Amino acid sequence: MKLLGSYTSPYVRKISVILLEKGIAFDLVNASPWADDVHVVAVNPLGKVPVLITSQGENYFDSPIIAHYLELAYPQLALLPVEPFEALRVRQIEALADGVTDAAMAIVRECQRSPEGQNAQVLLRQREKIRRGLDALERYAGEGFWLNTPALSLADIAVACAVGVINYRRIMPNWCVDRPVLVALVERLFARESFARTTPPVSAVLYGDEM
Ligand SMILES: N[C@@H](CCC(=O)N[C@@H](CS)C(=O)NCC(=O)O)C(=O)O
Repeated sequence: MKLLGSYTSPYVRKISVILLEKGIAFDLVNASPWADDVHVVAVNPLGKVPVLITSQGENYFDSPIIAHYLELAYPQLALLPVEPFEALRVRQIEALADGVTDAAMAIVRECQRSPEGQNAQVLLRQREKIRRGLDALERYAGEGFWLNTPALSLADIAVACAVGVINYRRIMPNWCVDRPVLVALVERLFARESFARTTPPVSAVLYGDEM
């Protein structure tokens, strides 16, 4: 099993955490989607990471699809409820968290332009998505339905990866104000070995390294 990408990508981190938590052996193949990396386009026409290459040679991309594959192929440790509509609710929280990640990455890309080239409207619109998204996640975490419970879920992992990239890229330093449940949840998750082992390298900063 190979995983293409690097831990500077929050989506790659999400899949790596799932693999570690399920106890699935894998090789992380360092690949950048921005460096004309033939590895990436050969296995994903969209040229994005993560891509999972199974031992049978199948390719899966887009982190929700990879997560789905891993849940089907490796049911233990279960990260989703068995009941399909309950599982759908958890996937909805995953999509919300991934959307917060998307907005954070859009801010990173916008800030890579020269200051004159940056679009203030784009930055504001993406920040608002993060603000509303985190508010909704705070409420979900308070409800404790397959998020913020003693058992780890796909929703927990996606949420912690979203908050992880906001911290790492220093996108919204005060996000934790008035979101105590989310703060406690991610602190607990970041202490897990799977998150510790997938921490992005300290050398990458807000507008610096590749994603
Ligand atoms: N929805 C995708 C997003 C993946 C994604 O955008 N990855 C970034 C790296 S953080 C990428 O490969 N970007 C290259 C590009 O957009 O061309 C997922 O969840 O896997």
